[in-house]
Amino acid sequence: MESLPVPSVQAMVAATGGAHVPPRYLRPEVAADAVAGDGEAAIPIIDFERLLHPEVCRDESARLHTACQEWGFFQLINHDVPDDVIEGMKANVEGFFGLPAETKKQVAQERGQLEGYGQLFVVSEDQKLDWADILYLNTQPPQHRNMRFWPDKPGTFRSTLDAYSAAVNNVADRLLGIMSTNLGLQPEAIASKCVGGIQSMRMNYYPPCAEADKVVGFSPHSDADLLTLVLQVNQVQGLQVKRDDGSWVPVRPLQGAFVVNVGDILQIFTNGRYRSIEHRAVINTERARLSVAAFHSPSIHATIGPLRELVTDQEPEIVMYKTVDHESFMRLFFSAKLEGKSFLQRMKL
Ligand SMILES: O=C(O)CCC(=O)C(=O)O
Repeated sequence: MESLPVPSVQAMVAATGGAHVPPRYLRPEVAADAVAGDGEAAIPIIDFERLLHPEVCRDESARLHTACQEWGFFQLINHDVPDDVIEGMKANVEGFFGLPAETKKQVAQERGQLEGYGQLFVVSEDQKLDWADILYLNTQPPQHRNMRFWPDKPGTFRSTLDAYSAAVNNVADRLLGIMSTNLGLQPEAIASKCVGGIQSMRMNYYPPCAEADKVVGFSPHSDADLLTLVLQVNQVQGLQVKRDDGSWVPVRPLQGAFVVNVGDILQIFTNGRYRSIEHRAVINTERARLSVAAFHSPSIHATIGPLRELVTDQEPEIVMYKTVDHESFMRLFFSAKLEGKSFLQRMKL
């Protein structure tokens, strides 16, 4: 698995001021898309403290269930990841992307693998490119880490990422337990697939662009995993979620919240009850935008297919997705360019 090497957009903008957009990044069709205005639509907000509170958890769990069915996206407030862990992560990600290009290149991706500083999903020389640089790392379980790609600058990067990764993993596990119960399953039904579950992180740096309406920061896609928790590092808006009518709803990040989304594996596990929704990132004309996406997937030894408990009482033809081993699933995902939900289509029976 690999992605073809591409130039750093941050370095290109630093050299040219970002006024000139090379043809490989130009996607003028984006400007024609309908985007919801302020107050028109917003993804739901779920309060983690209420989910855990005996007196109100039932109502909040019902809201979570509806959010997963209808939106596949929500903002999670009052999660218990300490402020210093969140703020430390933000500062270290900003610190890393603020380093000189030569220093960042010390953790550049290498041919044949995905981890490191670079880009993902570039599979051909004539494919349109995203206006972003990324750092992609395996973070859990710890034995899956390749420290070769973990920056040692800023000096607190590694210890901060270690603490952040464990804290976010813990929130994801508890959310998956509540979702299992909401689906009428044992609380550990999904988690049991995740013993030795995998977490990876994608740190995104989206430079500003004078012609922001002609480029895309992150192409429309859905995530391959079970559950993604995104931290908006600097509160610059850019994430947009696609609605069924084809319009895009901007996410207005709440201070300290995680933006959480259902991934393709959860859509497959739940045989379509929960929806993994297409999303994209757009670019700001003035300011760089940064985000950290934490992807949570089952163990690499798990099989990916509809959970038997959710389909046994239905007619076999209602089973919507194939069952494949997790390794083949990941290989398939990373071998094509991101194109909306086309990957999930290939998993359909
Ligand atoms: O930049 C964002 O807010 C979202 C990033 C994202 O969709 C991803 O990393 O999968």
